[in-house]
Amino acid sequence: MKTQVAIIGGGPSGLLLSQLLNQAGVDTVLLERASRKHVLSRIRAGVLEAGTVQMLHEANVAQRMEQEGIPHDGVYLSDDDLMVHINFKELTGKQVMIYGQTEVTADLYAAQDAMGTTIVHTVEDVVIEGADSASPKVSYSVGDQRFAIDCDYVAGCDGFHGVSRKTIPEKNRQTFERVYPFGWLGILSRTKPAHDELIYANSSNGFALASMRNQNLSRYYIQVPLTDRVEDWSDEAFWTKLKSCLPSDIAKTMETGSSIEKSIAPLRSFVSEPLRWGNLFLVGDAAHIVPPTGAKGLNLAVSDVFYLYHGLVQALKTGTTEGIDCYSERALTRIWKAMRFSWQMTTMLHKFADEDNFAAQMRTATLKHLSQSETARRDLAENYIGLPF
Ligand code: RFL
Ligand code: PHB
Repeated sequence: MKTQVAIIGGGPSGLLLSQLLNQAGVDTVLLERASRKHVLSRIRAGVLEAGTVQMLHEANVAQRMEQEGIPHDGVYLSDDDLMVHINFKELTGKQVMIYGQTEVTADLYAAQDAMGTTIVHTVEDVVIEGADSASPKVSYSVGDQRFAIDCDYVAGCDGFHGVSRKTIPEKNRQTFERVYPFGWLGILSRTKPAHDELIYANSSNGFALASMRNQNLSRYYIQVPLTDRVEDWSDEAFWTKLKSCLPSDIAKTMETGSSIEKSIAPLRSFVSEPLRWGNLFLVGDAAHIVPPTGAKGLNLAVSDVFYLYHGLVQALKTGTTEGIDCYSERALTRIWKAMRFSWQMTTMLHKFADEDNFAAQMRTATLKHLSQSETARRDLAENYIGLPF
């Protein structure tokens, strides 16, 4: 088989890149390890930046999002009973969109089907060869059969545990990492959201987040030690802990019910530099991970796709390599700013197990400052709605 761009991974990065490239007349083959059903059962991000919304429009996959997504003008940060409203609309003129990653992925698969692009599911043992040459090759198995693709470029969109990053020799990459000593236990429940906007809660009982997918589907998270397992948490224990972290008037009135999904995600910050080795490019979670506190992971994957898509189209249509030559540097400049914001939000809102009594005072002082300073709120709003790309 021969193609112009071999895309490894059919999460949001790989699917969006495939969609945009095929729309521009570039031939691709996308290889995904999991079944489509499995990819579409993963509950992940819920907040789309304005730039992400615009990219989904450019990719012609925004129709359902515009009907079913919920534009939000702001978020709340709380500190026990103090509620600080960050009004994005007033502070930046922009909004974010509440629309699940699961739905974005479903819309992208539907659009790819309609366009007739090549997507191969349940592939195993993907091997990238000759990435540092002019004619890379990607081989893989489906069942007992082995296949190979000759291509011009390889896009590594295969997430944190994929093969793409590991294909780059260790001496050609540098990694930066911070692992946080806690995770998020998240549940999905068919209940009315606790509030009309998201609440990021700092409290003496730890961090919690009240989020949503629609008017009858809520998504909640609480901070848990890394040693906890999902089985340790009954729904009842979850709701009790959640309520102890949220402002008391919200906790008193919120609707609870049985969970329809429950999972734990560890929190880490991670960057692997550079994003290019020869004709292999890393995109999204394959190259970087942010803790979910800033809602940046999916949105960063989309800005990586933006830079790479333009670079690849330019290279394949005109032979000019300026866009792909600058891809790593352009994407990393934005990535590091989102890293900083996600780390800052995580530090401002979580209780660390071994912290001294000074740390809790710093969190409260930061939240009080936000409640009193429009300048501080504008800075947070600018970062949350997404820096330009
Ligand atoms: P993905 O989604 O991990 O997709 C990678 C795909 O590659 C496949 N794969 C392979 N395929 C072929 N061969 C191999 N060897 C392969 N190895 C892996 C995998 O099966 C998979 O389908 O990476 P991608 O596309 O870069 O997308 C990144 C986003 O998924 C991620 O950043 C976000 O979900 C992070 N995130 C959030 N981001 C936001 O922008 N806003 C949020 O509100 C937000 N909330 C979250 C989140 C992530 C969470 N978890 C579970 C980590 C909340 C949570 C709880
Ligand atoms: C979510 O709704 O899943 C969500 C929202 C905001 C975050 C992280 C996750 O910061």
